[in-house]
This record gives sequence, C-alpha cells and structure tokens, in this order.
Amino acid sequence: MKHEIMWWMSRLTIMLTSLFLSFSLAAQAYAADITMGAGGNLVFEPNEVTINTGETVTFTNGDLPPHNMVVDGHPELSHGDLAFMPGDSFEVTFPDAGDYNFQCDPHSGAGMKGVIHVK
Ligand SMILES: [Cu+2]
Repeated sequence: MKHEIMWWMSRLTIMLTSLFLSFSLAAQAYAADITMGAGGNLVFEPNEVTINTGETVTFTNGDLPPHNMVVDGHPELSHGDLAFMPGDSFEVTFPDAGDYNFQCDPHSGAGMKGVIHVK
C-alpha cells in the first residue's frame, strides 16, 4: 500500500512538472509586444523588432485609436480589423523567416509603420 502511494506521488510529480514545462514553453513563444499609438503619437512602439520563427507578437492599442496592422504582401498575417478601444489587443504569429513591413492603414500617411525581422 505504501509503495502504491509513493508510485502515484511520483507519477503526479512527473505530470505536474511536464505541465509546468509546457506552460513556460508556451510563454516563451510570446516574443514581443508592440504598442499602437504609444504616448499619443501615431507610431508603433517599438517600430522594429526581431523574433524567432514561430514566435508571436502582441499588438496593443495605446492612444488615438483606431489602429490596425497590415503586413505588406501578407494578408494571412495582417489584422485588418480596426482595434477601437484603448487596451484592445491582438496577436500575430510569424511562421516563416523574413522581413515583414507593416503599417496601420488609417495612419500610414502619418508614418505609422514598422518592420518585424523573423530569424
Ligand atoms: Cu494607427
């Protein structure tokens, strides 16, 4: 009986450890945060980031919404829907290496553009 309890406890430890590891691996996939309209300026902040293949960038509204994020030549990576409320956010995962130029459609004329380098 005592051996059985020990066996189950070791099984539980292994399961909890692997659960914890998968959470920390998932957390690592969130590579960068970019604020749209940071500090009341029509900019992406930062407007240049470097991530690894398969990592995710989180775009969050700062001030002066609405904003969106359209990647040149990559509609599948773009988030054309406008985010209207301060604090609204969306995530984009970049599965392939390359340099991705992106812009906010309503504010590209004001220079609201950026680039993501995916290694
Ligand atoms: Cu904008």
